[in-house]
Order: sequence, then C-alpha cells, then structure tokens
Amino acid sequence: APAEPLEEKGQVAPYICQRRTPLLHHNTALTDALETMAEEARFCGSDVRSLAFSRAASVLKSLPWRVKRIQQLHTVPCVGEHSQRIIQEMLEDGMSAEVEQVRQSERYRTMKLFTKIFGVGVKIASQWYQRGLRTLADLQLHQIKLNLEQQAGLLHYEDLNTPVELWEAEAISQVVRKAVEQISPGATVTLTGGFRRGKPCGHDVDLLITHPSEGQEMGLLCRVISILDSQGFLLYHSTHRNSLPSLEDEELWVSDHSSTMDHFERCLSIFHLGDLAGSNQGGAGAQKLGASTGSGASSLWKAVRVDLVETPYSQFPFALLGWTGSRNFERDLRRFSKHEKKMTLNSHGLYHLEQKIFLPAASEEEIFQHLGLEYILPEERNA
Ligand code: DGT
Ligand code: MG
Repeated sequence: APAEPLEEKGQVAPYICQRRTPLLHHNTALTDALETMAEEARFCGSDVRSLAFSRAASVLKSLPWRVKRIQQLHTVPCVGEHSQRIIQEMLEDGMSAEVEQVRQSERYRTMKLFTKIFGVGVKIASQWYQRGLRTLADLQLHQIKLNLEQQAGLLHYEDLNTPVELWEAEAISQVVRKAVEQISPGATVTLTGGFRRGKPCGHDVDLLITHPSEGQEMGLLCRVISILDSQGFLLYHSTHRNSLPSLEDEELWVSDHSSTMDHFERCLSIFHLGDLAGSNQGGAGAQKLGASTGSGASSLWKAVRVDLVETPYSQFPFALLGWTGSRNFERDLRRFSKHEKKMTLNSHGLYHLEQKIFLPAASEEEIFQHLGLEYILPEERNA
C-alpha cells in the first residue's frame, strides 16, 4: 500500500483533534476488539484503563492503511502494551482469546444488558449484578425501585436499543422545527451528534435550538416541549433547568469540571414515532410521522430517544462543536486546549487562562483557528 510509509515514520499526531478520523476505516476488527476491552474496563470502574483502550482504538481508526504487522505500530502513538498484545493476537490468530473471554463472561453480558436501559449507568448496573440480578425480568422479580427515567427505559427497552435511522432523525427534527417556528419565527433547529458526523444510524437524536437575536431563545425549549406534549409526541420528558451562569464568572473556567460542565437548558425525552408501517423508505418518514392514539402495536410505532438543547446564539458554535462529538474527539479537544494552549474549552465558550480573556467565535472554523488547529470536518471526527 503506497500510503503506508509516511505513517510508519512517526507522522501520526498524538491528539485525536489533530487527526482526521473517518467513519469507515481499515482496521474495524482490531478497533472492535479494543473497544470491547475499553467497555469492559469501564464496567469495572477502571476509567484510566478504559481510556487507554479507547485511545488505541481511535488512533487505528485514523490510519489510512490496514495494520498487518505489529511492527507497523511502533511509531504510532497511544497504543499501549496491553493494546499491542490484543492486536498481535488478532493479527496472528484472527481473534483474541482475551476479548472472546470478556464477551462471553456473565458479568460483561449482564452489565451490557443493564447499562442499555435508559437512565442506568455503570454504578447501578454493578450494584444489581452484585445482588445477583441477571435479566430484565429479575428487576421486577426483586421489586427493584426504578426512577421515572429508568421505568421509561425499561418499558421501551427494545425500541430504544433499535438503531435510529437518519430518516427518522430528520423526521423528528422536522416536527421539532415546526413547533419551534410556531413559537418563535427565525429560531433554528440543528441536528448534531453522530448524524452530523455522517453516521447512517445512532442511539438517539441530538438537537440544538437557537435564535439569531440573542435572548430570543430564552424559554423556547420549555414552550416547545409543551406543544410537542399536547400533540402527543412525547412518551417521556424531563427538563433540566440549568440557570446559565455568567460567562464572566471565572469559576466556570478554572474549576475541575470547567471543560465538561454544561449549563444549557436541556430536555431528555422519548419521542413517539408514529405509524411506521411501510414507511421506512428515505424521505417518506416525514409525512408518516405523527402521534397515533392508544397504546399501539409495537410494529406500528417506535420510541426514540431525543435530546433537546437550548443555546444562546453567541454560544452556538461552541455548543455545536461540543454536541457533534464523538466523545473521544471532544475529550481530546478539551485536553489539547488545556495542556497545549492554556485555554478552557467547553460548550459555552473558549477562555484563555493566562490572558484571562474570552475568544469569541462565529463558527466552528474560528474555534479551530483560535486553537491553532487545522479545521476537521464533522465527518472526520469519528474517533
Ligand atoms: P450515537 O447517538 O450513539 O449515534 O452517538 P453520538 O456521537 O451522537 O453520541 P451521543 O448522542 O451520546 O452524544 C453526542 C455528543 O454530545 C457527544 O460527543 C457528547 C455530547 N454530549 C452528550 N451528552 C452531553 C452532556 O450532557 N453535556 C455535554 N456538554 N455534551 C454532551
Ligand atoms: Mg447521539
């Protein structure tokens, strides 16, 4: 392969945000294995180990060539010893005994089953596992107390674990857009998350709502939710009213959580995607989407997770960058900002910690410029 030598001479950049990571790449078998290990480490509460496997998987996704020999990786950053062992096993035997053992282990399978419930994280799943629970039915049998979010998650378990397709995401965006325009003409709805990165399907729909006149967005989300609810589109919703802090408050930029915190008004919801029968062809979804009455047979409608976020226009590029993902890309972007540029980046803005100034931006491109990074298209952020 002609593209091989460059990368072998140590040309792979250390930070994910300095690399282009396409959705489709050349090392899927290896990255699947490493991601299983990352997930297993996360299930064990070993975040550092999980991150190491994740970073190794990310770097392999960015290589424009297929790894055939372990020696090719000697100058590639972020591939630790354990990851190398797994890769070597994969290259030699076509599979890794260690990864297979994880995939078959009762703990891994049970943790996977439980964490796939909307509202259930590693901590709770782990407690349930320790108590001896193994199936969804066990939750009822043991009369486990669930909060409203988890109850909805369990009720719609199958639907919420069926991938959301692009046409479904677009149909939902359109429904939200109609409600938004009804309240505040000029306001916009933007589809972000994995779909903006070119993924054909995802686990949820991430939507940003804003208005070009600063301040006009305030209270918009709350009213949109009430319209959607009255139209019968919502199976579940919970709004998190985070009062937007003043960006002038230095605490927002220097605290330990400054780069991961997010103060936008946000709604976690489950949409009722109606009348799906025979409508799963591209584009056709928009007209078929509608609330149907009654409980409905599961073959006729589908529950879909939707995140709605309201942002002031001046912060929109930062919110867009923050919500487009991937999570690995975001994490390294913030790490790069802090360690290489002495800046704090979050979904609200960019702050220079030494000069104590904000760096405003009207587009994602400008944010990359402030950071001295080459612009990376959303489609190239699939780390
Ligand atoms: P998916 O939905 O499985 O296809 O994959 P993504 O990439 O859409 O992942 P998702 O929906 O979990 O999150 C999309 C991006 O949004 C992710 O890069 C991080 C960001 N994000 C998610 N939740 C939060 C949050 O609570 N606060 C902030 N600031 N960002 C979040
Ligand atoms: Mg998403």
